[in-house]
Parts: sequence; C-alpha cells; structure tokens
Amino acid sequence: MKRQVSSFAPWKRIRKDTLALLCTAFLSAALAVRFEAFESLMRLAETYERWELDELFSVMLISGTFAIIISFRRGRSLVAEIVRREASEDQAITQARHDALTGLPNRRVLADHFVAAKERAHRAGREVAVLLIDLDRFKPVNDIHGHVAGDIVLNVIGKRFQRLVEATRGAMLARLGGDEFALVLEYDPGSDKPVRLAGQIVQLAGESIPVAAGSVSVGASVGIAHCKGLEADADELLRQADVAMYHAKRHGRATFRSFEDAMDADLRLRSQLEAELRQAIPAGEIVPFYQPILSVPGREIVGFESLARWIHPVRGLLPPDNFISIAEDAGLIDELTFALLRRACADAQAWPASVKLSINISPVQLANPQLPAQILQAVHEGGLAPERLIVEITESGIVADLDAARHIMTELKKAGVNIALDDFGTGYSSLSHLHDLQFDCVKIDRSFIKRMAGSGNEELVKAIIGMGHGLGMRVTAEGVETEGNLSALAHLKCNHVQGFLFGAPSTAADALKLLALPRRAVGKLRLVA
Ligand code: G
Ligand code: G
Ligand code: MN
Repeated sequence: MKRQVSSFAPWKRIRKDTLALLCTAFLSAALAVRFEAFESLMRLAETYERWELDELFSVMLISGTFAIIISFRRGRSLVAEIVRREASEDQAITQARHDALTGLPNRRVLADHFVAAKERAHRAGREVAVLLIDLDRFKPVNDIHGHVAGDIVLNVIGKRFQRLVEATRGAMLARLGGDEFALVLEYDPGSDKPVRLAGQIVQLAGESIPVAAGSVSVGASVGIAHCKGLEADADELLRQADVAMYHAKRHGRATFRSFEDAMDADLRLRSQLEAELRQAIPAGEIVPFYQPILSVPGREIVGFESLARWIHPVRGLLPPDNFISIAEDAGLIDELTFALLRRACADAQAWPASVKLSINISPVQLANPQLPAQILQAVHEGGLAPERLIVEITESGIVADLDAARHIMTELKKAGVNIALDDFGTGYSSLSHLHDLQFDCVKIDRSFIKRMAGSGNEELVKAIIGMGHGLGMRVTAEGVETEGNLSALAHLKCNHVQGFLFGAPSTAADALKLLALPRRAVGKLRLVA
C-alpha cells in the first residue's frame, strides 16, 4: 500500500517544478512591467537599428521556446523512468517478502510480524503463539502425480489456511518453504485458541484436493510454541514449534502437539542415542532376537522372526522402538539391517533347513532401489538359500510409495524370497494393493487377536483369513497369548501363529533350545527371554 502512493511522487515533483517555473516567469514579467523593460528594449533597438537587435530577440525567443519544449519532454521521460524504476523496486520488495508460488508472506515477514506482535501483546496483556505446519504425505504427491500437482496442492492448502486465518483475529500466515507453513497468533490468556486453530488446520489439510488425475489427499502435523516473555525471538519459537511438530509426526501424523521442555530433553537423548548407535552397529551391540512362528494345528516351528535388540553396555537391553526410528532418521537403518541380517544368517546355519528366517524392513528403506540386490548379496554371503528368507513389509511402507514397493518386491520374489505384509489392519492399504502386490503371506496385527478374546469378535479375523486365502496368501496371526486364541485360530484355518504362548523374542541360544524341544511341547514349556 505504502509503495503504491509513492509511485505518484514524480508527478507531484513535476507539478512543483512547473509551479516554480510559472512563478519565476510571472515575477520576471512583473519586474519587466514595473521597470518598463520592454520600452527600454524598444528604445535600445531604435537607437542601434543597424545592429538588427529585433531579429536577435526573435531568434532568442524562438530558441527559448524550443528549449522549454525540449526540457518539458525530457522531464516527462524522466518521470516515466522514475515510475518504471519504482515499480520494479516495488516488485523486487514484494518478491523478497512473498512466496512466489502461493503469494503468501515468507519467513522474513513472519519474523518481523512476530516481533511486533510480541511487543503489542505484551503491552495489552495478551499472549502469542507460533504454529508450525508440515504437510503429511506430500512427497508421494510430487513423486506420483508430478510437480504440477504438487504445486496445486500447496496452493489449495495455502488458500484454505489463509481463509481460516483471515477469519481469525490476530493471526498471520506465512509459507516457510517446501510443504511448511507457519502462523503467528495473538490471543487472550487462558484461551484455547491456539489448539482450536491447530485442530482446524489439521482438518482443512485432510480434505481431498482435485488435481488433473482425480484427487489427492494429504494431511498436516502441527507444532505449537507459546511465547513466554519478551526475550524469545522468532527463530527460537519456530525451533520449539518444529520440535513439537516432530512429536506430532511421531504420534501418527494428522495431529498437533504443544511444545514442552521435556521435548528438548527427549531430543537431547535422541541425539545422544544416535551418536551411540553409530558406534554400536559396527561394535555388534545390536543383535537379532528370535521369536518362533508355528504351524497350526501341528505346533511345528516353521520359522523365526528376527527382532532387533540393543545390548547397551550402560543402558541395558533396549527394545527396537528405542532406536529403530533414530536409525531411520540418522540414515543408519540400512547399515543396521544388514548387520542384523548377516548375524541372523549365521545363526540360521544351526537350524533345520525347513525353518525360515523372517526379517523386518523399514518403510524408508523401500526408497532405495538397490535394496533387493543388497539383501540378496548379504543372504548369499551368509550362506542362506533365498527361499528360506521372508521379508516383512508394513502397510505404511507400501502405501507411502506403491511403485517403489512393487519394484523391491518383484526383484526379491524373482530370487525366491517370500514377502509378508506385516501388522495388517493397522495401516491404510486397500484390497487393490493386496491384489496388486502379491504378497506370499499376511500377518494379522496382534490388536485383532487381542480383541478376539471377547465373544463375537472373531468375525474380523475370520474375514481377514478368508481374504488372505482368497488371494492365495498364507495367514499368520501375531500376538497369540492363550490356548483360547490358538484353538479359535485353528478353527478359522489360520496357517501360522506367533506370540507369547510359544515364546517371546529371545536369544539365538534360546531359539536352539526351542528347536530341540519335542513337537507340541513348544508353548507348554515356557522360556524366559
Ligand atoms: O520386538 P518388538 O515388539 O519390541 O518390536 C517392535 C517393532 O520393532 C516391531 O514392529 C518390529 O517390526 C520392529 N522391529 C524389530 N526389529 C526390527 C528390525 O530389525 N528392523 C526394523 N525395521 N524394524 C524392526
Ligand atoms: O510388528 P512386528 O510384528 O514386527 O512386532 C513383533 C513384536 O510383537 C515382537 O517384537 C514382540 O515384542 C511383540 N509380540 C510378540 N508376541 C506377542 C504377544 O503374544 N503379545 C504381545 N502383546 N506382543 C507380542
Ligand atoms: Mn514383523
């Protein structure tokens, strides 16, 4: 707004100049009249007639007129040039302060706005919060539907957020870059406005978006940071909101979290564990534990699932949820997977050839097209026939990038490796995914088996088993803890079972002890992990 007014300044200037010129001319004329200059000139001309002064005056008058016309035109082009320059200056300023794709203000504007809002709120006894918004599942939109579709999504989402912000007093929205947006919010103390706004943002982001190829849907995870006092700057608040947003992502996405100091402690622990993990993998501190998988109703051990454990010299035995996601974030997951796989192949040498080895692959590893070749190489070096390997992939992995999952599965299956769909029922895979990808086995998540304990809750498990068999897959039930579970599953013709009834994940030595037990004794004789 301010810049638009200033574009008219040159016209003001030229008007001033003209006025000055007219005044001078008028004053000169008045002086000339007052001192009878024209009469004196006439007399001078008559006295010195032979000098032809009148012609000289005429020439002077004509060239004076030309000079005025030329300088007027020059003035005009000068004004046009100034207008042009100021317009491009305006454009440069707009570009430096706004995001080209969505037209929203950028990080700099947000930071400036934050400083003003903080001081204003302080004077008025109000509060300020910073919300950081990161879209979920945006990368697959770009990868699968192309960047044009990605741009459409960002624009549509930006407009939705902007409309919400316009209807909210004391809010200001910016795009930080990529799929990140942020907003500064002023609110009354004690009001739940920040979380309400965060909830609305999550909801708006989840609504489907039409693109050329139909429609896509993304989501948003939001982190909220509350400004305490006048010291904190925009960068610190954005950092805190980012930490909180990361917690929202870890808690299943499409949700929001408020920053707490404990989150910083958590972050410090994670970075400490990350540093320790870098040493621990080559040092062999991460080992596979094995949980038996049995046939039904024969109770024969048909395989073991390798489940990572960190035997930490100081912290003790750590379960995988303490370090797998750290390994994923730190880019260590491939190294970890192959260290475990090599060790598991060595352990499996002591098992009967009919006993298979199941390993888990993280969804992030599916992005690596070299993965099948690397797995096959490790299995080859470890002396395990590929037919004895089962690779477990979770639903979230295949949904995130279907094409990548398909490539990896095809390559592994060509070599004889079996593929299992892990934790089935907890993700968002559709029946068409199951049909399309041709898994060898589906593993029913333990939450369904747990619920089956109550009466009338067998229907879902029955349906999953029926579907699995219909698509030519073996079905494994996870989390089998009771004889009741087992007989119900046997009745439903479930192929394999796994769970505490037969043994918790335990060491390679314990796996050998289980194999040495007479058939049907497994599960009766409990081993302590
Ligand atoms: O063993 P436990 O129930 O604590 O395992 C928790 C989760 O960690 C399981 O979902 C399992 O799939 C995962 N997990 C265990 N070992 C590995 C591993 O070696 N690699 C990956 N990617 N995940 C694992
Ligand atoms: O997601 P995945 O299937 O990879 O997870 C396997 C994990 O499930 C094992 O690491 C183990 O800790 C856990 N688990 C195995 N059997 C049981 C069971 O019977 N009950 C419960 N609650 N958890 C189990
Ligand atoms: Mn598994």
